[in-house]
Amino acid sequence: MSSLKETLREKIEAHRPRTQKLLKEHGHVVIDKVTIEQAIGGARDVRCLVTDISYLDPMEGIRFRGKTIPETFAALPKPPGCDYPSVEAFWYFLLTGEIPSEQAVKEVRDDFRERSRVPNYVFDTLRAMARDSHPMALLSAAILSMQRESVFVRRYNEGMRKAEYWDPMYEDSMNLLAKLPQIAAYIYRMKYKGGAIIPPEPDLDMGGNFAHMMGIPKPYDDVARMYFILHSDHESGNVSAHAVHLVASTLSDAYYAFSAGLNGLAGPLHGLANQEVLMWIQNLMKEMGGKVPSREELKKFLWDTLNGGRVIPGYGHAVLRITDPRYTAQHDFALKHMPDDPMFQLTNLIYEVAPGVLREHGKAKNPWPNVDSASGVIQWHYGVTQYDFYTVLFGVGRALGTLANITWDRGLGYPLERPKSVTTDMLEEWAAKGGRPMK
Ligand code: HAX
Repeated sequence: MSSLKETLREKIEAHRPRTQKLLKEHGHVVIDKVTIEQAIGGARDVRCLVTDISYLDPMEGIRFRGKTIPETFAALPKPPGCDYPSVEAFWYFLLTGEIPSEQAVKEVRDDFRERSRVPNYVFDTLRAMARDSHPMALLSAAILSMQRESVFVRRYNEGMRKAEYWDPMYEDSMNLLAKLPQIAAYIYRMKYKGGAIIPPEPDLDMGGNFAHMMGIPKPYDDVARMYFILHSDHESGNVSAHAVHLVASTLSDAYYAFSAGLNGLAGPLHGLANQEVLMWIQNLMKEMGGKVPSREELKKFLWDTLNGGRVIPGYGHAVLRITDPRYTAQHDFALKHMPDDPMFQLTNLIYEVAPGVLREHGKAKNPWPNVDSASGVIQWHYGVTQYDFYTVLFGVGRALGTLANITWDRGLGYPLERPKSVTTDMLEEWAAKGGRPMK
């Protein structure tokens, strides 16, 4: 090992007990307005972000513009013969808080269609990347490659007034959203279907067109609508939403900002968990010789995972303290359309057993399933068995919430985000004094 790396390793190991002591013995000590635990621990529960687009209640789950998931599904217009609202209607609702008329939804759809042509260089970029690149790296790079299209940048360079900033942010967001499903489907077909690309069908709504470009028949169009809506927004503090907001706060454009959010979403503690769930479930099935395990066998597998120092993927949440209503919505879909699917049945068994094991384990604050617990199982059922693609689907949905948020950020003139950091020495000094008053 190089002396640089060896010295660094020694420093990290020597420093770790200081951080652990601060957390254990002085975590409750208040510095200015937050505790030492919050300063070290990822700003948990610090109320310092504002959004009116969605709110996450720990005991109730997400509300989009004040409506729960079932209320949102019930209130918004649906394409004929479909069970779920169109993504276009939902986007209108997220941006404005109003339920759009059929005519307003049609106008959004027409507008998306006008903006939907993906520049050829995006496909060239995707094809030029190594074939074993993760689909999230492909998606993020594709978005970034389109940065040159930014209307915000052009108008900013022309000297637009601050009060107008939201307008080109809206234009960039619309342009990006209109192209995103095609880019995602292209990545899928390029990577897993031998490059047999299916051209878009412009008369379909976004969910329908996505299913068409993926090459998957009904009811996958409804899976797409449900999936994009459920994954759209989870208030502002989660990593992908926060990364988009943070980057956009520099007046960086929607392409830079959304690409950054996707990079955060690609982490195993966030959006990548849906891929991890599937891998974990398949390992379990493999160990059981392909059959659904008994409760006892499952319990042992759960404990083996925990004792191996790994997390149970798809369980736990930083804010929620109940079963995630996004899990429930997907469970309801699966119950209607695929009740006999063995992996769905296994998901149900895990739901019965895992919370008890996690409680006994005693670490996770929330032993209940999150959004990622059932989503991969539905994709698998409809033939999307390439689980490293699942986070791309999450990313397409997440565009709706994050782009709505940064459009409003610019509308309200939210400033550059810049929290203050302190050193470990300072924390130890304030801990010894019992705190640091606001100055
Ligand atoms: N299995 C085992 N241990 C878990 C756990 C799980 N599912 N969930 C939490 N814990 C552990 C944590 O690792 C932590 O342990 P340490 O003290 O040793 O670090 C302890 O319990 C306390 O964690 P917490 O406060 O309950 O949870 P966090 O807010 O720190 O983390 C996570 C929230 C979602 C990241 C966490 O529950 C987790 O790792 N879950 C599994 C991965 C997962 O499903 N991620 C997707 C989350 C949904 C999402 O955002 N999707 O995008």
